[in-house]
Amino acid sequence: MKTVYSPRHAGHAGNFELISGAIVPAFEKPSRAEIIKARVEAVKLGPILPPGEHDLSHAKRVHREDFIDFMPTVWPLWEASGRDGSTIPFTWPTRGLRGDRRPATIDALLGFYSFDAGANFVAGTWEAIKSSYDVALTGAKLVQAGERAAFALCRPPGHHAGSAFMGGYCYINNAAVVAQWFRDQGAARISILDVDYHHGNGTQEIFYRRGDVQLLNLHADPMVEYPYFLGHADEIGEGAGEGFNHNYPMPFGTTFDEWSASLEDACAKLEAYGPDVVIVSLGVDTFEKDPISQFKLASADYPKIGARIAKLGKPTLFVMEGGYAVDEIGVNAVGVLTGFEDR
Ligand code: OKP
Ligand code: ZN
Repeated sequence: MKTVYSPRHAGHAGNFELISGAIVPAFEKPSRAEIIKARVEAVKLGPILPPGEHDLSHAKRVHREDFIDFMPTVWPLWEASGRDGSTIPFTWPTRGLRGDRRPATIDALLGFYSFDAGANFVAGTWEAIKSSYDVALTGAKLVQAGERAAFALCRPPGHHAGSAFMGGYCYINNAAVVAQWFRDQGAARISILDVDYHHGNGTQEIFYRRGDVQLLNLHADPMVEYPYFLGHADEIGEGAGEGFNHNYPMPFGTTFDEWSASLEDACAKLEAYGPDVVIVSLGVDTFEKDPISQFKLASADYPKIGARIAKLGKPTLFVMEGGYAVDEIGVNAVGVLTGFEDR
């Protein structure tokens, strides 16, 4: 399997996040991608290719134009306002406030285009976001050209980013961008299988009213886990999208036995749908030693996930999302891919 990777992710570094009442170094850090890449090399998964350059038109197919146009301006606006370090929003247009009126200062704009304080910019963040987008699209092109599967080693991740909001370490929704890209290339139906520990609220928001992109989302119960405000089982899609959104919320402590029962159900729904392409939002924060998550999957379980996905028999693009147990992230993420390849 070919991997697409760019060193430009590394500019997104040294930022902080709010968690459990403290401001701490962000768990989503550059070593994540480096350790995955090293594991791809160690197991000789296949060639590692650099991404091609893509303009932002593909992002604007799933995100609002003003949101995408805002992102490259964030750091220049932040610097122009006399600040350094890292951006962080602190006011959001929640219920009772106006979310339809684009404000005019950088602090307000950050809140306007975010749903939490978890997608911050440092000087190199835009370049990293853009590289992650290019990595995803280059991976999609490999699958479109006939590869059975490809691995887009995206960083930063994307599945929390919605049509006009960032959050949860996510800026551009890479999986959504490539799903739309395959549609624009003529694919009739796409399935996105999101196995990250957290609900892919952004992907769900983007496709909620569409029947041409099926979503299967396995995650921790939003009653008790981030992103809290989406991801329940009764969210089945709306209008033309009704019946094409499937959520599998699971309790803290979920083991592979329990988790794989949800995967099995999701795969049955996927097979019934019959997509032309499968996009896997590949998070490995379901791991038992993940520092911010509460599931109990073991390293030996990840190849089994890959094997089950391979059994679907569809052209498959793996798009990297979360996973914060950095020491084991390579073994776990690449374990899915070697499992897919049956070795
Ligand atoms: C991104 B991905 C709240 C902490 C929330 C955000 C987690 C984002 C995960 N106490 N942290 O889905 O792996
Ligand atoms: Zn996650």
